[in-house]
Amino acid sequence: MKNYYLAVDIGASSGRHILGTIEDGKIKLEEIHRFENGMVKKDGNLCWEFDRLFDEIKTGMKKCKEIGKIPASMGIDTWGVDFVMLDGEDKVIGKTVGYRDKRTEGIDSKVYEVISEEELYTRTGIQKQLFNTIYQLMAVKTQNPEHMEQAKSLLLVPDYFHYLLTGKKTTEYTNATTTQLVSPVTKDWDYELIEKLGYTREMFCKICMPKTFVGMLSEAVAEEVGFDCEVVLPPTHDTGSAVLSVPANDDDYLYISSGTWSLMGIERMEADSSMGSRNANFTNEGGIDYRFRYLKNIMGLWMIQSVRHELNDAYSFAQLCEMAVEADSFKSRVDVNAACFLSPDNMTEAIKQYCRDTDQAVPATIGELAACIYQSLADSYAETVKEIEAITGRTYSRIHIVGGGSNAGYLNELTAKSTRKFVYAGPTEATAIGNILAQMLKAGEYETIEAARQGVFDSFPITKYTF
Ligand code: LFR
Repeated sequence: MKNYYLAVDIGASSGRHILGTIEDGKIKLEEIHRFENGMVKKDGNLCWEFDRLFDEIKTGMKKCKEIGKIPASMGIDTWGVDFVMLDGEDKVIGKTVGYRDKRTEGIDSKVYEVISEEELYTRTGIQKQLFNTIYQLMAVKTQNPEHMEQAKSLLLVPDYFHYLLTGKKTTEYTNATTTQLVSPVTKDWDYELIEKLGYTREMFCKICMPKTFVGMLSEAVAEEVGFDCEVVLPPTHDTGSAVLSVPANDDDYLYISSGTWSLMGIERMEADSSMGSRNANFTNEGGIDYRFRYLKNIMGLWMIQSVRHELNDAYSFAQLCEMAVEADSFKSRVDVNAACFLSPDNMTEAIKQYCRDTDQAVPATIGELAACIYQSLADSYAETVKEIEAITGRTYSRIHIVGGGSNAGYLNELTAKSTRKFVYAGPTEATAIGNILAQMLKAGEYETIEAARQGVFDSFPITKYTF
């Protein structure tokens, strides 16, 4: 009998339910449900719609029941850093503010009154991003101190959904590291840091590793969706799941998990919290089995996604790529990681303004705009390769691009050219696959991570690009 494993993978722009099973030695996926996601403005703040998302989670589960494919287990992964705080009655406190909200602007200085930026990096190994949970909590403490006082538990987004499914509160390790409050040495909450910052110690739940059994569905949820199943922790940080599914078992490669963000890096067994790493803004996020994801956030497809929205979604990404090819000779470049692109009111305008400010030609057509974005992104990849090679003192011969963005053939070509590396693109559903792999490892379908990654290599098309 086949066992089905359900991944609910929710990214910043869309979510999906994917059932995975093993058939003739290969991983087979079936998409069951897909839904939109995005932050919406609520009284001036950019917020997530967690109630709606939880309804979508259950809708997808009901669809599994309808087609008679009941998962043996399920797990949820989402983007990192965001959280809810629950009061003594387990009600969400305040608004469900998302990481692109501006509430953390200027808040970093409050954190540095308590701990210097250097020491913070040495202690956590996590890159500075103004949206990290550490800064968001300081924003709560400063702007809504009563919320911090009321809080009895803090749950990261996937942990919150797991709680709604099972009634059990957990904190999954890979995502916990994105808070910038976990020690890469003890792999536990840095309680000293938490107390120094004045955050309520009691609200932090015990950290659990991927493959941990959370619980069965609560009676109410089981009744509503029509079945019961185990909830098992994947790497709940989407990037952690994506990295687990990179189809390679040597160490001669870099990966890019390509979606709303591009996360580019390598897997390592030890964290590197040196000043060299800090200066290049590399992070040491936790991975499955205490591996480290040594990587950097690059603005990713967010810029082209935003431009596309501003054009009322009139063009597909493929059409935007075609227009970019036609405008290939357009020369202006932007620093994709500049703060002005994180959450601009209008991305198109922000790009034009950047070009004006840097005395470059201002993109006048959609094609020029798209060419500028894709080429700037590829340039940023090339720069990141150089940084990693300098830091690790070695070279790498290829780049594995996984995730939805690995579909962008034009960007893959540009990446191969700009980095002068072979590019291997695929699988596209990397995050869901990694989520499923963790469940399969727990169930004993694979003995080792190496066997699971070989399974990915054997099961999905991977396209090679040369330079
Ligand atoms: C990608 C991602 C990144 C994280 C960003 C914000 O979806 O999870 O890894 O830095 O979103 O959480």
